[in-house]
Amino acid sequence: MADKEATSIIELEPNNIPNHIAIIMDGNGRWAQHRGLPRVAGHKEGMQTVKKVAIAASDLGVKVLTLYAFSTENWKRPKDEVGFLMKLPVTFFNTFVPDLVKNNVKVQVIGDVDELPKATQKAVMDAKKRTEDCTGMVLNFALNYGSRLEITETVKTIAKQVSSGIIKTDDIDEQFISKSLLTGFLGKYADPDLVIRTSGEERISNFLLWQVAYSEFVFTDTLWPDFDKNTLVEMVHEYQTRNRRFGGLNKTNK
Ligand code: V0D
Repeated sequence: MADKEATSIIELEPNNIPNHIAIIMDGNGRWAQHRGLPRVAGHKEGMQTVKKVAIAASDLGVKVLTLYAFSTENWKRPKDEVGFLMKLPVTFFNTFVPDLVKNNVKVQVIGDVDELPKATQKAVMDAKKRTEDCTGMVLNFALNYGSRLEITETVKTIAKQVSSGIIKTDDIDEQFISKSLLTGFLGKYADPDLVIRTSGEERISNFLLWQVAYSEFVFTDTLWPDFDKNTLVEMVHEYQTRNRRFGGLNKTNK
């Protein structure tokens, strides 16, 4: 309770809320180990946090919340743990989608969904379908995602467009590349303004490498299952104290 009072005095500037926040949700396994629970208990609790933080971000006026849920590297984890993780989108769909619809939140996914188990693919498709008419915040899950693979596939697609004569080499500029990446559908919100990583780790781990060129990075020791609205407000407050220059002297990229 003392904690809540301490953080509730933070006042955010309503006209400087990051449009796009991206979060590396780290520390689920450690959260469970601290409690003598199996790692999967941490993933399950982490999923509850996803719902709370999504609604909190939507309430703040965030336009896009991208969550790094499963990287292309995560297949190296024990088979049981991967199997459990693959069921989470199913649980998520069954328990959270009505709440997201109530909050006008639209689910999107970036990453190689085709490689996931069929039931997981169906849950992801259902979550997208059920929320497709929502016009509020986009809740964007990075699922079986790796940024170097994303860039590699994008380069191949563009190379084919050149060799088939659809575009000329000189048509390729930064904007064209941005539009061609998996985040292209996010339009002017494709690049995160703020990247958060929980659990005390300070690395980017193959997440949105192109898109974070001008992002602010804020780190917290809080483990993902312990992350809540107050933590989010603290992180956004830290963001608001920074002076973004985009390599120049102006404060906007408009
Ligand atoms: C575990 C903490 C939601 C970090 C969050 C398959 C890792 C809970 C989803 C989800 C995971 C993804 C797509 C979708 C609906 C829900 C999710 C995974 C892991 C990996 F359309 N949470 N979540 N997916 N965790």
